[in-house]
Amino acid sequence: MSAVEIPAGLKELLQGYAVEVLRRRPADLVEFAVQHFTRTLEVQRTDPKAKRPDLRARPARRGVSFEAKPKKPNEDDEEEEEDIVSECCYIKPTACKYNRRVSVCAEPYNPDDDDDDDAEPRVVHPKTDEQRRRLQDACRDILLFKTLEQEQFSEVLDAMFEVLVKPQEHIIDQGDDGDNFYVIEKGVYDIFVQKDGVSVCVGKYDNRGSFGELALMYNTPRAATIVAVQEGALWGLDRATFHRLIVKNNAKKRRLYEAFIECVPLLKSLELSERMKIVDVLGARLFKDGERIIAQGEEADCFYIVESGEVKIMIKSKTKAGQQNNTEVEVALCSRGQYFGELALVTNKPRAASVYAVGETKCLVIDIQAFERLLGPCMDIMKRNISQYEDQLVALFGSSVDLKH
Ligand code: 1OR
Ligand code: 1OR
Repeated sequence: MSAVEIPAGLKELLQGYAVEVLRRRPADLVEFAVQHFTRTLEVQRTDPKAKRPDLRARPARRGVSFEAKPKKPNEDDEEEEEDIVSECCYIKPTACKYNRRVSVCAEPYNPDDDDDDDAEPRVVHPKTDEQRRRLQDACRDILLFKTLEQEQFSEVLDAMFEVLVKPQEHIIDQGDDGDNFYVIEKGVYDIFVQKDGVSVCVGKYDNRGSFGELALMYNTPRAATIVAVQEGALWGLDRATFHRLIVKNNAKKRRLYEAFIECVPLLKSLELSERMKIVDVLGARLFKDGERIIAQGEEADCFYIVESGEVKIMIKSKTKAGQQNNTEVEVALCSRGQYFGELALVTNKPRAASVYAVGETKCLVIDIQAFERLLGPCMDIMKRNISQYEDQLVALFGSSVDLKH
């Protein structure tokens, strides 16, 4: 069979037109095509670069641009990316429905199999300085971003778009295909999961955190419904960019942390696949010598495993009258492979102690939702250790306590 030769630049020209149609939804497609390609021609005439056969036509001003970088002989494939610059920076999740996949495959997704991601266009949603500052604040503690290189992180920020939500709005519905990942800028969001046909509220996000990663990571239907309790603001990241940057980075994370996670005593009772799911969602945080990681009395949202260095656990002592004294007493030291910060998550109480880095310390961090979802099988071990804290507490302060309830 003789191969049909596709003229250079044809695919990009048609793609550019298609993206513009989806963005602007013109009433008359033919008339819009004439306008679009006239603009493209104008740009070609005024931009000498655009005339080179290997460079893609660039629509004028408010258009979407496809610009191929001329490839150097040794250039890494990962750098062979195209830029989509879209000036539409407010896309409600529902507006992106045409992006949704129609079928869902429940097979575990292997990012290493998927080299096509490198050819995905780069998405950029322009932002004002004020928007970018708010976005950076919202993303500062997002665990999934914590192991990204600086360059990947800024690509993520470029691709994110603002989503304003109203009370009772469903951001995600359980069972749907996954379109976007969301970072919370503000607002309270309830998490509902179907149990025996009934929707049960199993938790909430309170003005921080992120959700919607599971369907994108594992190619599965949405595992929960997320509903805004009040007016709120989110930052969305599209599925393709999430794959290209976060899922690819997870393959690296697995290689990096697999051996270590295998040796964490607490996680021994889990299946290998369950331990890898922990690796997928964990973040890594570095602490300086003496830095406080947890403050006694604060609300809790994370669980920690020491990867290197040490941490000391300090408790505010009590006076003879049983009142809290501000002097802290060291009660334990945790080193590589040990965990802390589980107590408040298990008991739903404020942090029972303060925790400080001893020397430069690196901890792996898991958020409360992942902790509840993935560490259920380790609960017995944790509860046994909590009973030991209770014994120690009695020995130290002479009063009987029940930390578990
Ligand atoms: P997703 O893409 O599946 C729904 O879309 C999101 O809800 C999901 O990603 C998580 O980011 C988030 N079980 C499953 N998903 C959860 C849960 C959860 N909590 C938040 N999400 N559980 C609740 C743990 C507090 C376990 C319920 C049995
Ligand atoms: P958290 O979420 O309450 C502080 O945040 C963490 O310090 C706590 O979880 C435990 O993981 C960790 N008593 C209370 N918390 C302890 C203790 C402890 N040791 C470690 N943590 N005791 C020490 C027992 C050896 C009893 C103190 C008298």
